[in-house]
Amino acid sequence: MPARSRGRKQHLRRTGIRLRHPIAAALVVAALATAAFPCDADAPLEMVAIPGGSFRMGDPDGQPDETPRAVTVAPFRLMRFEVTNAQFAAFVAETGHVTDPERRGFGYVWPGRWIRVPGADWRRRSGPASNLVGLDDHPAVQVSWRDARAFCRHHGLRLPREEEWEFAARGSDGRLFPWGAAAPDEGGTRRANYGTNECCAADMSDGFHETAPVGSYPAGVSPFGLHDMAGNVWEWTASLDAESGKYVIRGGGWGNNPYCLRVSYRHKNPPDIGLDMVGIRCAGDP
Ligand SMILES: [Ca+2]
Ligand SMILES: [Ca+2]
Repeated sequence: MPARSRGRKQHLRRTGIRLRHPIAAALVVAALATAAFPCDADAPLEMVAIPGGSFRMGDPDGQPDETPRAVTVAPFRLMRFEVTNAQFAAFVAETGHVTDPERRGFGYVWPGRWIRVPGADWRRRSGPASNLVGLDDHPAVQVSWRDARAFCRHHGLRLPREEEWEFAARGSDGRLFPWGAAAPDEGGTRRANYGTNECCAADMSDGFHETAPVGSYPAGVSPFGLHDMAGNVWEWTASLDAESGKYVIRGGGWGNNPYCLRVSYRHKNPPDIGLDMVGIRCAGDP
């Protein structure tokens, strides 16, 4: 059975649609071939309503591209969690989407510096010898900006603009991290999955060497209850950085030190590369 057809049948099972009559089954499958699926029944994309508001974006003590400015964002929605491997797998099964790393034949892997690894893609995040066993609820990685946009569009969503992302991460009170000003491990409380306290290696004293299941650090939620806005994986935004011609990613990841976990920290990547520390969180209009 072709993978797409198998994916549809699995989706129908999950959604409880029973196909007793072959003609009815053919009609339903034909309809599904032309219509976008709703959210996967087993792994819904939980959206949080962000009320919108005004805040001071940036950090006066940060990098030159974090120069503070007053910003107002309109109400929008943002996923409570990063997109998981289970959710990305359902998307691929339903659409046949081929990611940029699969198409190009390589992805980037971080053992302390970026290495281009042939055969690394979302199913084999570290290279051909790796797999996703036990990682269903971990964030999907090795997805390019274009792959992230396709995933969100499939669900009737979009990528967040970086102003929206930063407001959702910090609210209006000028905090440094989603949870406030405390260091991610202050007082023995773990607030994020990140790397060593000094640049720049993975570290598992927070429980996870690389990615963690999404939502593993409830002490680190943002003012709006969003998980892993700091750490676990970086998140693509819709925003093009005019100077570099690259797309902005936010939030830091499992291989970064706390400086990169700050809500205002910006990094930029080309739109067609996948990395094992960059994932997806979709936004939507109200
Ligand atoms: Ca860690
Ligand atoms: Ca994150």
